[in-house]
Amino acid sequence: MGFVLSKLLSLFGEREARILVLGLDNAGKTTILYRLQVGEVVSTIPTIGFNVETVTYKNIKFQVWDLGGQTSIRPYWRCYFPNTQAVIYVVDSTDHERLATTKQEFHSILEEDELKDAVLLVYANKQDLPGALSETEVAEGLGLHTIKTRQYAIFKTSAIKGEGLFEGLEWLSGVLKTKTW
Ligand SMILES: Nc1nc2c(ncn2[C@@H]2O[C@H](COP(=O)(O)OP(=O)(O)O)[C@@H](O)[C@H]2O)c(=O)[nH]1
Ligand SMILES: [Mg+2]
Repeated sequence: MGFVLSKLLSLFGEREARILVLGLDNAGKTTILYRLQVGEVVSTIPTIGFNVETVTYKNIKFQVWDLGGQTSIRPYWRCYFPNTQAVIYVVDSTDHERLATTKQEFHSILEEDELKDAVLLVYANKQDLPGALSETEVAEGLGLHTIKTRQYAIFKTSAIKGEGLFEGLEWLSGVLKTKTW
C-alpha cells in the first residue's frame, strides 16, 4: 500500500491534494482509512456537528464522513469540496435495504459543482460476507452507467481483509497521472 500511496503522492508534487472517502454509515470507510496505514487518524467534530476523520500522508489528505441523515448540516460539507482530486465512494454490498438511499446520496455528491472534476473510485465493500452483491449489482444499484462526464471505476473490496483497496488506488493513480490541475 505504501508504494501505491507514494505514486499518488508523486502526482501532486508540492500541491495539497484531497481525497474524500464517502458513503453511508457502516459502509467500512473508517476501516479503510486505518487500512491505509499511513498515519494517525484524527477525528474532529466541527461545531456544526458532523464527524470528519482525517489522515494526512505528506501533502495528501484523506477525509472521511458519513453521508445521509440530517439535511441541515449538508451545506457545511462544501467546505471540504474545493481542491478534491478524487472521491472514493464506499458501499456496504450486503446492505440491500439501503441501496436506493446510497444511490441517492451518491448522485447528490456528483452534482456538487466543486467536485465535477474529481475522479470517482467506487468500492463495493464487504465482499467477504455471504449475500454481498457483486460489483456489477452494486454498479447497477448506484446507476453508475448514467455517469457520462467523468472517469470512474468500481472495485470489489474487503476492508477487513485488505483486499481490492490497493487495486483501486492503482487505478486511481493511473487516471490522475493523465490529468492536469
Ligand atoms: N466483514 C466485513 N466487515 C467490514 C468490512 N469493512 C468494514 N466492516 C465492518 O463494518 C462495520 C462498520 O465499519 P466502519 O469502518 O466503522 O464503517 P463507516 O461507518 O463507513 O466508517 C465495522 O464493524 C467493520 O468492522 C469488510 O470489508 N468486511
Ligand atoms: Mg466511520
